[in-house]
Amino acid sequence: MGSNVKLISDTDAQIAKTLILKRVRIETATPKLPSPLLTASGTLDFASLVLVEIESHCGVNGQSYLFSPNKELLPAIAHAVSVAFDAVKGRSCSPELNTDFLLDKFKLFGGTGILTMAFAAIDMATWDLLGNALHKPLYQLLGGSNKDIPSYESSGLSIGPLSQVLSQAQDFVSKGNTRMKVRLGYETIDQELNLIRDLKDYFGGGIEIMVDYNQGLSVEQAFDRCRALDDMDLLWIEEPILADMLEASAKLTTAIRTPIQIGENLWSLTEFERALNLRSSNYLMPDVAKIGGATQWLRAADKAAMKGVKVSSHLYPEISAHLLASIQNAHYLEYADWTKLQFSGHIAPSQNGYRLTDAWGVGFNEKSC
Ligand code: SMN
Ligand code: MG
Repeated sequence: MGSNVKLISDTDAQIAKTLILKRVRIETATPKLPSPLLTASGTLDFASLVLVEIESHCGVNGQSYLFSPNKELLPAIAHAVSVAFDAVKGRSCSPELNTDFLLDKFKLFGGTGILTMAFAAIDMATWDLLGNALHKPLYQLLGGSNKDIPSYESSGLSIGPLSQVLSQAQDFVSKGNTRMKVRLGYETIDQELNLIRDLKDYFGGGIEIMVDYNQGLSVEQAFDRCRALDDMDLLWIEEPILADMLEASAKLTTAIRTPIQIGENLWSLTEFERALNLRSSNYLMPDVAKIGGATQWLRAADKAAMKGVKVSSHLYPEISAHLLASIQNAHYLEYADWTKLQFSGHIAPSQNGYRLTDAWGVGFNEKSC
């Protein structure tokens, strides 16, 4: 296991070794979404969250959370976090070492799924803890310098009537956020073409759109629909087919002019590399929880950089903004507002950008330090 990528300075790594992980607090929360999100693969009514706080022996804390589309799974996810923490309790606050340790220790069970997300929760909370201990924002700890991250709005634009999509788009545009993701998976391609045309016409071409099929199409449908969308000047077409059909996705990527985007359902660095090597998409957007944490996300981004592939984030805007600020091949931050009531330090984008502050760590809570 492990990786050659060096994420922090030797001095910071030495200090990390002196911080010992002592206790974890795990809670769940299910804030209701202002309006349900309808996707091609199901409806989301709640932002179901597992909230994690890790305390070090000297009293410095670090936070993270995991998002689950299914609230019924929260107890299982919370339990997995508790099991993963027990394995690293008493070790130092070295996210990279602990992530490799956990991947190795649970090899017999096997990674991916809830367990990988649990590792991610430990990894993300310990990065936050380290930033809090070193009095540095995470992006600075990671050697980043860019505070302004280009973003797109993803808080809504559900599958639904044009009037609803239009009114959400108007709301985004009123804050200067003219880049946005529209969920597709309507019954007919004509409905989809009309929707995008109507949206563009309404704003006089002043908006940029990417679309997300949430794995809703068969391969045959995907070729038909993506070809039909090819003249719509879209920023990308996301997850048209099942996420693990990487070979078919590579064929689609070759056949379609519009960039294909995948990555939120790649569950390991190996899977991510497979997608890269097969050229399964033009862009990649790993999910910081599903890929196994901030450490694994940054390692994945580095692999993508070596192939000249741009990387966006998936959900988790708070920590993802720091990660994008720390890499050379950053594309867009996906912004969904589902955790805005949860954390006082939560930042909403404006003018198509998300501006990081100087708060320590991830900055979940304003003046938390
Ligand atoms: C998505 C994923 C998970 C829950 C809701 C929406 C979507 C996205 O695929 O990319 O935002
Ligand atoms: Mg998506």
